[in-house]
Amino acid sequence: MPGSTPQLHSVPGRPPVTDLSSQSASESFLDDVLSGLRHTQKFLSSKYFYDETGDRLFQRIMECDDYYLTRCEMEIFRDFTGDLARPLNIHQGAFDLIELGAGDGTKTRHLLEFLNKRAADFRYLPVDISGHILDVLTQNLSVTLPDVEVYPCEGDYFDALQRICRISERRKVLLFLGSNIGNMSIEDCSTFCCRLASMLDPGDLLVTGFDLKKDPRTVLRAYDDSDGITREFNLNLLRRINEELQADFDLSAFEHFQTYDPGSGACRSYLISQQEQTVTIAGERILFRRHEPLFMEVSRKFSHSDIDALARENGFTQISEVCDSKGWFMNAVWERNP
Ligand code: AVI
Repeated sequence: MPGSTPQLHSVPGRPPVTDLSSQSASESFLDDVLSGLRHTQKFLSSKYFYDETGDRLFQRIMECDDYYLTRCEMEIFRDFTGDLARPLNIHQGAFDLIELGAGDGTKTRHLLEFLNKRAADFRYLPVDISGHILDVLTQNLSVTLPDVEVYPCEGDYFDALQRICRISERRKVLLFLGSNIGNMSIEDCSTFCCRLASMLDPGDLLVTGFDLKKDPRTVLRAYDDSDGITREFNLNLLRRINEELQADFDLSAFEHFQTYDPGSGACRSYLISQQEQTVTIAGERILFRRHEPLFMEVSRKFSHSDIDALARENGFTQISEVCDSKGWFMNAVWERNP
């Protein structure tokens, strides 16, 4: 960063990953996979969906007709940018705009443009576990918004946020968009919000994207799309495990199955074993019974009161909310309590 603040990351290239850190990343991938598959109700962590192919498939999901979430949040960022930015108090001193799980940043670009046009004094720090997608984002912004200071931070949200908090005394506005919060269990979601609150200062802001409860058929279609991209997205994790962890999943022996419970708002995806089969992963044999489900991901949907309660129970106060014109998606702005 220009001035006295140390750089968080070199731009545009990232420092080379050392052998040690790449080894521990693949070790924890293996540990997580095996511990999920040894469980009575087998599961895999959806955070591993996003290798290079997974990133590409997720891009296709976001573009497909049935997956409305991205378009709804895009509408908020494109058409209601002023409403979104109002509670950010953009002229009350320099601030860091930190985006957790930035992805390709297409929505955020509208907000960045808005802030840049109004000469807001801010830096943009996109955080993502995928170095690949951060490279794409940084390259794009260097062309489309060259005046905006961008400091990509690859890695786990909390590690990155801790690094940022250590070197920045600026007011913080955190973005956590795209309904990523919906991919956590209820308990993890509370722990996550509470942990964010503990790292922020009173008055700092958190802008979160929530997919709202709606016609259950609309929700279900978004995760069981007619083009079969979500199916491929799920199967890609098995392919990734085969490639990276010396496993032998037969992808044709698993079928994608989606459920939605309109009461709890939990939309869950599974891969169902089509036959009794044994899969070997790094030398360990895992038995799947015929029709046994492998739980892949939850995408939770929220009511307005669920969201308000989540803020109140975890150290925040909701100060603003902006919804798309259909009322399907909400960006809530929460302020960290004193
Ligand atoms: C990243 N996340 C918010 C997506 C969602 O809607 O839960 C992931 C996804 N999974 C299948 N389709 C999209």
